[in-house]
Amino acid sequence: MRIERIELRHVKLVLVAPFVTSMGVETDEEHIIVRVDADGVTGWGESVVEGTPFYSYETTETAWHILRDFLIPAVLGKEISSVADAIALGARVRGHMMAKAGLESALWDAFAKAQGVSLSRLLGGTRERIDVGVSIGIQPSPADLVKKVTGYLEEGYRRIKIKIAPGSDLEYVRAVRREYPDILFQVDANSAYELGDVEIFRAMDGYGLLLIEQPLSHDDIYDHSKLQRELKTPICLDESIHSVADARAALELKSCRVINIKPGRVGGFTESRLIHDLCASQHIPVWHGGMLESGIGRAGNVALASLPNFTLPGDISASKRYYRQDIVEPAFEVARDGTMAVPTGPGIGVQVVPERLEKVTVRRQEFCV
Ligand code: NPG
Repeated sequence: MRIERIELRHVKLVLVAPFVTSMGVETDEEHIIVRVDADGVTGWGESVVEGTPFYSYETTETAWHILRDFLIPAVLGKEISSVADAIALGARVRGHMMAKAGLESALWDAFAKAQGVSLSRLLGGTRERIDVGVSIGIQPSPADLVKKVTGYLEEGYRRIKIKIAPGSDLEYVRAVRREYPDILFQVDANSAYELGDVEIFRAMDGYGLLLIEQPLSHDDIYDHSKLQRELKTPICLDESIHSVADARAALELKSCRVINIKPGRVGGFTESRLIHDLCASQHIPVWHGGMLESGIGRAGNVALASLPNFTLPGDISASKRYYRQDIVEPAFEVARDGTMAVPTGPGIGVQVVPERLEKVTVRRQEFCV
């Protein structure tokens, strides 16, 4: 197909409630929506950057720059026969995985629509429904957290993840476990600890956690292997994994026993699938992470999470858990059994609502041949 037009929209989506993590407080998400028009179809993608460089070095500004000045000029007006062709055209750009993923995911949507198949089908998905979980930010007290957990369990979520940080960790884990001894329960530190904090994690070993996510530095693989040796609970890496090569290193070093896959963190669905396949070949479970996406990014996440080795519930919650009104129809919902339906229509399988998209757009730029 020939890439005729690309549009970027910097959007600002206000969260229904502030999200508190070891990295700070988030009240809104500033993502970039990418629209690609080619051969009569329109593909949509979402770059899950943020206004701040606290989770990743990428920000809305850096991704806009990389897309506008390098990635879009590399593909605009070009005839491509696969997403792989487009990736090859932009391969000279090092890093900037979130910028790359925004464009790459829009192209996957366009190719799926051109073939009249769902994105799930095109990616190799095998499930009609996926298991989903919820990620809960740091609460003012353990009692507040237990109340939140109760609410989400009542809504149907089958797996609870809580954010932890030094000073807001063991007490919170203990409180949830005391109330709910049997739920699937995991913690996410977002790199807030050091190897010297091993005692905290040894103590956590007694609480039957599904996994401990990214306890150590965002760019570390080696120290995680030392920590994993000390623990029964699997470590799961998130921030440290940007490619299938990183995943291979982490598995060889035994730095983790589970991997969180976020297309945005690894440059898109193509690299995500390579990580998925590598992990499957080594019997390492993966699950789908979340970056508080709008319905556009969420639709892609749901499609990817329908692949067979996504055996643990993902951070893919109902649209209403994030935003009062999503920019797509229909909104994503969680059933009482903790599952979410995988869209079956062409491409991402949800419709972008133009007026809603316009309302959240703070900057727009169009690129034509
Ligand atoms: O449900 O989309 C969601 C949020 C999942 O906790 C979540 N994301 O570190 O994985 C993470 C965390 C995050 C949120 C990271 C916002 C960066 C920004």
